[in-house]
Amino acid sequence: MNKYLEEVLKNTRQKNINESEYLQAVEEVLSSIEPVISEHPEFEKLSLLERMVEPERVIMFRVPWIDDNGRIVVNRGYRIQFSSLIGPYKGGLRFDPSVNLSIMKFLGFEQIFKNALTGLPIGGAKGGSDFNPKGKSDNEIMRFCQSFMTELYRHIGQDVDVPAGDIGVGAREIGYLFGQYKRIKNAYEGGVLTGKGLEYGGSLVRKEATGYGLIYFMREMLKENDNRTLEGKRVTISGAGNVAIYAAEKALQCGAKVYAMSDSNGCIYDEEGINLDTIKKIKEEQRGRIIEYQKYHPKSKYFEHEPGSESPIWKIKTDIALPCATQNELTLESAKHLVENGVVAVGEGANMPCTEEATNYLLKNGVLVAPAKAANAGGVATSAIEMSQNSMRYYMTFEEVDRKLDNIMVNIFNSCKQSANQYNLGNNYVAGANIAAFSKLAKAMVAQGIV
Ligand code: NDP
Ligand code: 2IT
Repeated sequence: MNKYLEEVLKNTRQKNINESEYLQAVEEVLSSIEPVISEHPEFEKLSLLERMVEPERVIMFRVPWIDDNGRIVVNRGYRIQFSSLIGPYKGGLRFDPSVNLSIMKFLGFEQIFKNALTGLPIGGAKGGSDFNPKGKSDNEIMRFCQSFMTELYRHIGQDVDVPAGDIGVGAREIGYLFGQYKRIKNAYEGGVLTGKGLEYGGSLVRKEATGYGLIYFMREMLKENDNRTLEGKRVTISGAGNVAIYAAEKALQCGAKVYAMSDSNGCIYDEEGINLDTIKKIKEEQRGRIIEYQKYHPKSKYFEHEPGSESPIWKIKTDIALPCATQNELTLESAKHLVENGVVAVGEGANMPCTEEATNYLLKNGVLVAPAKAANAGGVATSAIEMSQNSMRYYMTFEEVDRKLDNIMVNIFNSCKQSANQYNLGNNYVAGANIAAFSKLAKAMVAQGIV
């Protein structure tokens, strides 16, 4: 590896010694931009990489709230304002007990590159809390969101930092957060959050955007490689949340068949093809568990997922695997099962769902990999379209937003392809995405001086 890259990596490891996910994300990017760094010795003099791996600002705060039994509970809140190079800080909020500084920083770091790929003016951020929404009443969720926003509001704004959803944060939570922001500020700043309800400034297609975008990217990637299509393909999708459900919906619309979906407890396999209406009913309406699918479709099979072990879903034979749950869910062991079973393509709907060893194994075995930064960027891109509509005070139709999303995903795929071609990397779109995003950010950083 190039000496400058090695030095930065070594220092980053030393400085962030306990942050394994953050270091994984940094290593993945730095290890693929070597050809660009070698072409630009001036980057070292400008300490460009040192600046890129250090967040502009890290905010951590106490979130006290009262549960339904009158007990005071204290959670920890975070907002990592990683980079404002190309626009206001932008990125989701995650409410999950696993949330810690390392996970927040990895997500914030990835977001900078993802947002750059969209071609829209948005910087990179992430936030959230170790609050566990599972099993909480609506009132508890509301009180938590209000307390969270009572601190967060002073750090955000429609031209400053614009949060949205992620794991554990959907339309319900965004509604409570927005209500509290508006109450504190006494101003209707619609563009301060995205993923809002359609009644009060949300955008059509935002709910569907990440999943739809993933399939648009997959369509382009398959077309580029031997003119393949989604028609008739076997698809397995991990997760049964926002990203997974709408990836399944678009895959079905494109003529593919979805055989398996999952949640953190296990996976459902339905030989007749997953019935998406049943999944929506269980997950969106009832906030239930995926095991309940068997009640409606007794012929389906359920495989339990032991905590900390490989997800059973990757052992199922498939043409296309879409990890849409969480980071590091697809391990080397899973990659080996997928390859054994003849997988053609893997599309990362979640952020960093494949471990580094898994990605390398897939690429080495000729599997097409759609990297998260590029393939799941449709969500944040549509968030930026929501911000535009809020500023214009004008709303687009479903078809208009969907067409823009589709164009953006085509452009993102083309950027990944062009960068991979430029550096003779074949169809390694993982490296292509990193190089395309980094090149843009590097130019912006040079242009803005020492910031
Ligand atoms: P949701 O909360 O809607 O759904 C998450 C799904 O993943 C649930 O089915 C959940 O199961 C499952 N899951 C979560 N944690 C784990 C785990 N540790 N092991 C196994 N399964 C797990 O979140 P989203 O669909 O919004 O997000 C999914 C992924 O996509 C995340 O990586 C997120 O960062 C990424 N993403 C989201 C975007 C968005 O716009 N929402 C945009 C781009 C990326 P359970 O209910 O059992 O916890
Ligand atoms: O990971 C992501 O890109 C998101 N959770 C969406 C962020 C956003 O601001 O819409």
